[in-house]
Amino acid sequence: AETVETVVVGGGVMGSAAAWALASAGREVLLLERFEPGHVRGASHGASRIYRTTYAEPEYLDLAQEALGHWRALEAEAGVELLTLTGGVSGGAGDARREEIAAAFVARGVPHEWLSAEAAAERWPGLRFDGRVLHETETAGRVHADRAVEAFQAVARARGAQVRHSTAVLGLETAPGGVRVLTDSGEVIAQRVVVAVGAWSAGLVAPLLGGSVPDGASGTPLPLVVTQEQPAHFALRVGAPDELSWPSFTNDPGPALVGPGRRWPSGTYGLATPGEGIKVGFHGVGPRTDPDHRSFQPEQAQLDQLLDYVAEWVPGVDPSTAVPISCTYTTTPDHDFVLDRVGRVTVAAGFSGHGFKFAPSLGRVLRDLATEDVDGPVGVVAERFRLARLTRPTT
Ligand code: PYC
Repeated sequence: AETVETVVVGGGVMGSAAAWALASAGREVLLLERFEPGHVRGASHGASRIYRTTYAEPEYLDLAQEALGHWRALEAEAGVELLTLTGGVSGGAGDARREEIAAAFVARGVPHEWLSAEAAAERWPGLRFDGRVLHETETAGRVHADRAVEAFQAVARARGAQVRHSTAVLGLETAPGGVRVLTDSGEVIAQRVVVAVGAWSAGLVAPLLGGSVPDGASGTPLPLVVTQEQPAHFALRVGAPDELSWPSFTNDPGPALVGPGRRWPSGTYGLATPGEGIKVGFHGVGPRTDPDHRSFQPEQAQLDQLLDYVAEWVPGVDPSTAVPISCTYTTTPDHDFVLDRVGRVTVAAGFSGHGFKFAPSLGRVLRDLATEDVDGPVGVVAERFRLARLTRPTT
């Protein structure tokens, strides 16, 4: 069988970032991805993801702030623009956490300001908010998702990594001094493996933990819920501000404004995707799905709810122009990521719809995990991200 120091399973953004970080540290890497380059079946495709540091938890703030420097380094290495800082706004009387986030911003010196809903609407006439608006003035914007995945892989390759698409990993087995990676085109023996397979985590990760991962069941070894999310792109209304002037945005309309029969989910977001309009979506409310048997069609009721939301809260776009997008979320019960190591296998999973912005920092974390002493304790990851929190028996 072929032998290699580290196999990374999964060529989405997280696996590609891990390959980039490992190859950059001089490690021998083979990245295996089951689909073709640029495929749209997972959670890493499309042109835009929000970059922002609006977290109150120090673990996330650290990773988000670290990511900015990495994104810039990757841009320089790959010679391509990936991160465009536009500023970011979060509003909505339903979102109580913004006060905590602002306190964290003050503590860390993150440039920001509070605006009234009226002042925010005047500044960004394409948007409407209720309640005060927190404006992250400098360290928020958008990441070009497709280009980021390509850039991680290109730089990893330039540093000696092999990147192999259209190769499915069917299983992982313990081998003497390593891990046997079973693929649809043969076996690879690796000293270390990083698994970052998003919606396909159930099949590869659960056996490592001694169990199965029924979709969404709790009390199982790894309760991950895979959903099909369905944001959409919208064209600007005539006279609306140019898409390049839009900040990334989140909004959570408070209960007083969510009248009977007009309810929206608590997490809503949007950002410009230059050339494709304004992307708007609900956060993590899509129907459960099997990643191998997806319709890729939006649920009509949810699409109607999104059009209704947009008509009310995003006056700069025309709801009748919706072009639906389909992607997956793989969500943990607490919405915190899984970043951990089980012996020789490093696991990255459960990014719960908010992971992309952190990708290069997470690549660095996965590299650190995958280069630790396999027999020693897991030393380089915050408790918040450890598997044990999800696998403790429920009472
Ligand atoms: O974390 O910024 C975010 C985000 C936007 C949409 C989904 N997640």
